[in-house]
Amino acid sequence: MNGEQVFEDTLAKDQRVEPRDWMPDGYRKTMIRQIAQHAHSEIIGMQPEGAWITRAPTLRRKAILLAKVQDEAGHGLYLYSAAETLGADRGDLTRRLIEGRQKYSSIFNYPTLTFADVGVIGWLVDGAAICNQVPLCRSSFGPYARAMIRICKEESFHQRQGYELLMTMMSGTAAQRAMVQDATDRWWWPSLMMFGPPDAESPNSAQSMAWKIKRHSNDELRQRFVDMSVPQAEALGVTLPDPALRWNADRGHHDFGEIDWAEFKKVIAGSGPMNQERLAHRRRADEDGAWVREAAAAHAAKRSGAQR
Ligand code: FAQ
Repeated sequence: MNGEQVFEDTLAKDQRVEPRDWMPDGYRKTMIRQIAQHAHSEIIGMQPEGAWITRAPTLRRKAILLAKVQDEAGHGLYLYSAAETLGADRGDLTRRLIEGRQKYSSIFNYPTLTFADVGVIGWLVDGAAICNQVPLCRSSFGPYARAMIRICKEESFHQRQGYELLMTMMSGTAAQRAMVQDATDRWWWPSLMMFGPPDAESPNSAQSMAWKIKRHSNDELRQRFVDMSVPQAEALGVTLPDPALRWNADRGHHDFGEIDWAEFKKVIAGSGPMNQERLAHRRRADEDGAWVREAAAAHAAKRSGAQR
C-alpha cells in the first residue's frame, strides 16, 4: 500500500494517524490550524479568570483559581507540543497569534466583571469546552486525541469547581444570587457561540468530519450543551436568558432562540469587547519573556558546544 492508501485504511479502521505517517497536506494544515487555535485559546483563556486571582474572596478560592489557571497554561503548552509534531514552530504560532493572523476562541473576548464570572466560566465555558472536547479524544490525529484525554479530565475538575462556587453563592445573600444571575445572563449566549458557526455556514466541517478530526457537527454539540445545561440551571436556581428555550418532546431536545451571529462574526474579526486588551496583554508577556528565551537558547548552545 502507498502512503495515501495507508492513511485511508487507518481512518477506515478508526485507528490513529501518527506524526511520521504520510498524510495529505490539507490534513496537516487543518490539524495545525485547529490545534494552534485551541492552544491559543487556552493561553489567552488564562486572562479573564487570571484577573481575579489577586481578588479572590478567600485563601481556598485563591488556591483553586491559581491551580485552574495554571492548568490552562499546561493545556496550552501541551497543545503547542502536539502542533510541533506536525512540523509547526511554536515561536511562529505565537507570532501569528499576537499579529492577529491566527484565531483563538471568541469566548475569551468578554470581560469578567465580578467573582461570579469565575464560577460561570467554570460551569458554562468549561462545560462547553468538555462537550466539544470529549469527542475529540477519538479524533484521528494521535497526539491531539491523547492530549485531549488528559485535558478533559482537568476540564471536568474545572467545571465542578465553577458549579460548586455558584452553588455556594446561591445559598448566600440576595446580592450574591443576583451576581450569579447577572453573570449567567452575560455568558450564556457567548458560550453557545463557542461551538462555531451553524453547520450550513461552517466551511471546515465536511472535510474535518470525513478525516475524522471532528466527530460531531457544531450544531449537534451545541444542542447537546443546551440539553445538558437546562437541568443544571434549574438545580442552581438561575434562569437562562432565552425566552424561546423550551423542551420539544417531538425532537427529544430543547428548542432555543436565535444566536446573534453578527456579534460572533464581529468578535472573531477582532472587534469584541476585550480583543484589543487580550492581545496587548499577550504581546507584552511575549516581549517581557524575550530575555528568558534568549538566555535559554544561549545556555543550550553553550552546553552543546561543550559536549562536542
Ligand atoms: N471562536 O468551519 P468552522 C478552552 C473559526 S475551550 C473563534 O466551523 P472548525 C478551555 C474556525 O476556527 C476553547 N473562532 O471551523 C478553557 C474557523 O476559522 P478559520 C477552545 C471560531 O475548526 C476553558 C472558522 O471560524 N476550544 O480553551 C469559533 O471546523 C476555560 C469557521 O468555523 C477549541 O479550540 C469560535 N468560537 O470548527 C480555557 C476546541 N468557532 O477557518 C480557559 C477545538 C469557529 O478562519 C478557560 N476546536 N471559529 O481558520 C474545534 O473543535 C473546532 O475548531 C471548532 C470550530 C468547533 C471550534
